[in-house]
Amino acid sequence: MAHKYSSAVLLAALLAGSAQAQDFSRVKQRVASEAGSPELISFKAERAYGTQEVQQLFRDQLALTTDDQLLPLRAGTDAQGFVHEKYQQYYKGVKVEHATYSVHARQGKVEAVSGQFEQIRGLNATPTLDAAAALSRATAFVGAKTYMWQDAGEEAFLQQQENNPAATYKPQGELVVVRNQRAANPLKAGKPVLAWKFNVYAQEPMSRAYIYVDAHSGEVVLQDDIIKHAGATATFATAYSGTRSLANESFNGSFRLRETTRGLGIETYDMNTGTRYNRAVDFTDADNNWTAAEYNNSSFDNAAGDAHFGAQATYDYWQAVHGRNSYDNAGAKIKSYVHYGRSYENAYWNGSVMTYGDGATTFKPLTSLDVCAHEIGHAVCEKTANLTYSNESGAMNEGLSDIWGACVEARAVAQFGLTGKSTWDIGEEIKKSGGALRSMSNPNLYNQPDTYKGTKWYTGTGDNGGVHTNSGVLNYWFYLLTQGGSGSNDLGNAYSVSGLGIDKAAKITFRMESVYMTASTTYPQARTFAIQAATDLFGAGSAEVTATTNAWYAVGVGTTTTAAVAGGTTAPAGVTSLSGSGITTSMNVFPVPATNELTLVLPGNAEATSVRVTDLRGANVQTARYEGNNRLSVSGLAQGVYLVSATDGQHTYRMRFSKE
Ligand SMILES: [Ca+2]
Ligand SMILES: [Ca+2]
Ligand SMILES: [Ca+2]
Ligand SMILES: [Ca+2]
Ligand SMILES: [Zn+2]
Repeated sequence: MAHKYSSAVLLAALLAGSAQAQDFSRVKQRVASEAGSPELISFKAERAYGTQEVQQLFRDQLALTTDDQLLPLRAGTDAQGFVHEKYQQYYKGVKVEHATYSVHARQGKVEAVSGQFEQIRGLNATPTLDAAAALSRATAFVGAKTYMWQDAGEEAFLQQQENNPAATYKPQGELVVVRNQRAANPLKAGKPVLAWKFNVYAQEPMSRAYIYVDAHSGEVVLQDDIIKHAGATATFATAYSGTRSLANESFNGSFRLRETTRGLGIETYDMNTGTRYNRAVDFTDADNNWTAAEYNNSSFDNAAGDAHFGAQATYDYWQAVHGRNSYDNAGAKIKSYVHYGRSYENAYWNGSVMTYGDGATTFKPLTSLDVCAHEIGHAVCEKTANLTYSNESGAMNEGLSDIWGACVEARAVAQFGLTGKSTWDIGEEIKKSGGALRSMSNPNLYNQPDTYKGTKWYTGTGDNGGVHTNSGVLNYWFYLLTQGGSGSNDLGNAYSVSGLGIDKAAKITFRMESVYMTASTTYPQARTFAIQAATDLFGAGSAEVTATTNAWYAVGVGTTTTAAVAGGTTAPAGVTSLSGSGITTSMNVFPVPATNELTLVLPGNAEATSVRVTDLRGANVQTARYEGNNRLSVSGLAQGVYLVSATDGQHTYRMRFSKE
């Protein structure tokens, strides 16, 4: 809104500073915009202009130059006996958009004038670009696939409707002066320019707006929508996530699933069982209350609410937890296409939009929240690590999408109290036979490996080298990193991981994905990158680094500790303590993993007086032999993870180690 200045202050300023011969002696009150342009001028009754003196009034009060004209548009009268006559501004004979001035007169006397008058100086009113060149700039700006004038049927209908065989939707172009309302550059912003004005009616995607193209520079300076929409909030009875409030917008008297409150927007379209995106239409509702009675139908139209909610919840997760503005961190519009094909049993990110089938025998509509977040997770991956979708990198691409599916779902469950969802299952709501697509906490359940190159690890060429199978390893790694857990993996290695909670685990994971991973990253490299990410975020030697390392060890990648090299010697590094209460934990052991001999480092470099080795269940292992001088011979031990307890005569210390 323009700021209004008091008439007294403004009058003084204008009188002091204006070079124009403006006659203020007849003015009762003058209200100007911030830029100094008069918006309302009222006149003293005894000095009022007569209605035959309107052009003189304009010259006196608006500082018209010989380039300026105000020509009458129309007049009307009101019940108070006023005549209101509206004038259109022209500059060098070119219409000035949005610049009209009204004269309010009664009994032949002008009581006030009001309106918008543009003070334009030195504008070149001869276009550099012709209308055709400018139109191509306008259509490039709109970027529609098709326009109404390209559709012979629509053209014929218009001609019939207007009873005019020459009628066309093809924009003709009108030369005008208009303010540049799109320039970010303050030298250009708001300044009047000569422009071509086009009425551009796009068919697909549908929009209609006046597009103004600078007739000298060719840049679009204003888009004035003819078909208008406004932000709204839908109430939507979704298929999987209850009744949710969803940002959307009103449009042409109804409501549709588009919104602009998140990044550049979130839009959800209906493919109506077709497979062509350019045939998709909006889902619409008359009162913005999208009820189950209306949409829980045989077409599964309530799935649209899930896709829209899923995109919004996913956007919100990335913003809240990772400070990321949409999948590209530049606000990219998230478009979802629902009802793809007939009985289509899948969902995918096609490189630019989300696409959801309605399912058939195996699946219900594939728009559950974890699946939505999974698909958008692929978009995140493409904009970050861009992991090649085959073999190990492809498996981690899939795994990361499952991870983001779990994270988004968990956050929304907590935020909205959603029911029927299971964080560590993927697709548990869409399987008709029950169960899920994948289990992150127990990958073997759906024929995925939980150990790198372990049981159910896929080595063939199907599914791009088993990307939906070998993702189980990354999934289980993330599950353990979040929840913690202990057990024995397929390599026979016993593990124990202290869980970090889902947000810390997610931050480590996303740093691994966005900062370190490359298109060809393998599982062992991912371990290195995750440990580096945890080190960046939480510090070397932190519990988070230990948990990250141990979670990788648990899924069969690497060892339990990262041996730090300092001063040419391998320094001891701590591993996760399994100590019970009353036992201090500050013993270190090295090297890890050990092959022949393990060195124990007790607090204060004390010497161990007795040493015992057990397996993780606590059973004594006799094949390890204490040699004295804090050296333990482990050459007779089988490969695996063990616990060593050492006593210095006063305290007992325990530490895990692994034998290679
Ligand atoms: Ca339909
Ligand atoms: Ca309704
Ligand atoms: Ca789930
Ligand atoms: Ca296993
Ligand atoms: Zn996927």
